[in-house]
Amino acid sequence: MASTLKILLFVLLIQSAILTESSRHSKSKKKKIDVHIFNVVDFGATGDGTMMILRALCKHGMLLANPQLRHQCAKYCNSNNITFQIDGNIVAPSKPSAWQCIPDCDHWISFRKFDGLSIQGYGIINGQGSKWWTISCKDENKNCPSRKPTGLVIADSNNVKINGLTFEDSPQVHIALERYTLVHATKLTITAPKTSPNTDGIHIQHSTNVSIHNSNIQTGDDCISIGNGSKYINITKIECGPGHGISIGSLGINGRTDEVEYVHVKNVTFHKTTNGVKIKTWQTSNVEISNVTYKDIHGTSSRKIAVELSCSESIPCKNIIMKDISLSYKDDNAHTSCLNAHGFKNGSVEPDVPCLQKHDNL
Ligand SMILES: *[C@@H]1O[C@H](CO)[C@@H](O)[C@H](O)[C@H]1NC(C)=O
Ligand SMILES: *[C@@H]1O[C@H](CO)[C@@H](O)[C@H](O)[C@H]1NC(C)=O
Ligand SMILES: *[C@@H]1O[C@H](CO)[C@@H](O)[C@H](O)[C@H]1NC(C)=O
Ligand SMILES: *[C@@H]1O[C@H](CO)[C@@H](O)[C@H](O)[C@H]1NC(C)=O
Ligand SMILES: *[C@@H]1O[C@H](CO)[C@@H](O)[C@H](O)[C@H]1NC(C)=O
Ligand SMILES: *[C@@H]1O[C@H](CO)[C@@H](O)[C@H](O)[C@H]1NC(C)=O
Ligand SMILES: CC(=O)N[C@H]1CO[C@H](CO)[C@@H](O)[C@@H]1O
Repeated sequence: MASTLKILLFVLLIQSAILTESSRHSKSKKKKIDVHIFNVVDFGATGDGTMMILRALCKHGMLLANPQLRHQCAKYCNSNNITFQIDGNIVAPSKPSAWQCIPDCDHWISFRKFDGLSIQGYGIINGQGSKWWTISCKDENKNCPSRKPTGLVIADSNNVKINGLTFEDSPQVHIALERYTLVHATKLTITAPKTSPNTDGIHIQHSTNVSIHNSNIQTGDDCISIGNGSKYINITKIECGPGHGISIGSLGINGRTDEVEYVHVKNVTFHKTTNGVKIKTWQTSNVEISNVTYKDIHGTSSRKIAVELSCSESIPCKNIIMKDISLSYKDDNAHTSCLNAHGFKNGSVEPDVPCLQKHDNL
């Protein structure tokens, strides 16, 4: 097949709204909204997989489109306040060689440098990653790409909304958010087999003020992972698992300075995950972990050690707080492992975490 990427029943509407204030003197302060809509079906997307899709440049932003669409779009698209409505399915080629991105494959779909971007719809974005998962660069395979593509990258942008879409079987991370402020993601479904390697649901890096809500994430790696330079991250109402749980890190590779602050994870249910909430740091580095509160965590652990605090001897973990924890192991008591961690506990903490001091006023 000649096409580099395949479209099936794919409807992409690009909507660019330009808001202009009608008159400074007008009492009603009405806003005129100038909306341009492009429908890829009008540009030959037939759903039979034969349409050639190129990466069209929409000022700074990239989108998938054919040349005529790119031409039309260039007339109107600016990089502000654009809505991508995806109500059909976008399917990647299944053969890694068809991606034509060896040696480097950073991403499949990317959006960059937007101020005001909304990506929404009930469409399915399927990365058909199963062949990628079996490629290993350790096999000395000549065609081994230096990295596997992320499904969707959204980078260097402000005011981004992602709503309603389903992501399936990405070659590696499904959605990466990089260098952002103000992102709101909600009602997403992300699925990949629990055995698929590095298929994190959402990876956040160098981003501030990100909220992710009401989503269902089942993958082979972290449901959500949070990397360096991220702060004010709110994660609520997530069904996570199977997968590795919700993780911060790994931080401090080669002793470098990484910072992650103000992360709130609330109302998350973990189903058959290998971990629940986890902070990962590199062993050799001096990463300081402080002010972490674990509260209202209930359930069963698949391992006997349900609570593990392993901190460095040179920089112990400080001000770790636990309150109202009940975790069991099968029909038995779970255990705790505690190394170089200090802090407080209150309410019922089961299994007990002896390295934390009782405190009556937390
Ligand atoms: C984008 O939308 C926001 C509010 O929705 C508005 O304040 C801003 O002026 C818009 N920007 C442009 C370039 O239209
Ligand atoms: C995170 O939640 C807090 C309240 O819990 C709220 O004040 C803050 O604005 C939220 N931030 C984001 C990015 O949603
Ligand atoms: C990000 O959130 C913090 C804390 O809630 C707030 O002080 C700051 O103004 C927010 N930044 C933006 C760009 O909204
Ligand atoms: C982490 O991010 C900060 C800025 O947010 C940067 O200065 C630092 O170099 C980053 N660390 C690594 C290891 O990339
Ligand atoms: C968490 O769930 C509880 C009970 O369902 C609800 O009362 C609370 O508002 C939720 N909190 C958030 C931050 O969604
Ligand atoms: C941890 O919390 C304490 C007390 O609330 C505060 O003084 C300290 O600055 C915090 N540490 C960090 C790294 O935010
Ligand atoms: C805020 C809170 O729940 N504090 C509790 C800490 O534990 C003591 C007794 O162990 C309770 O009296 C406090 O209410």
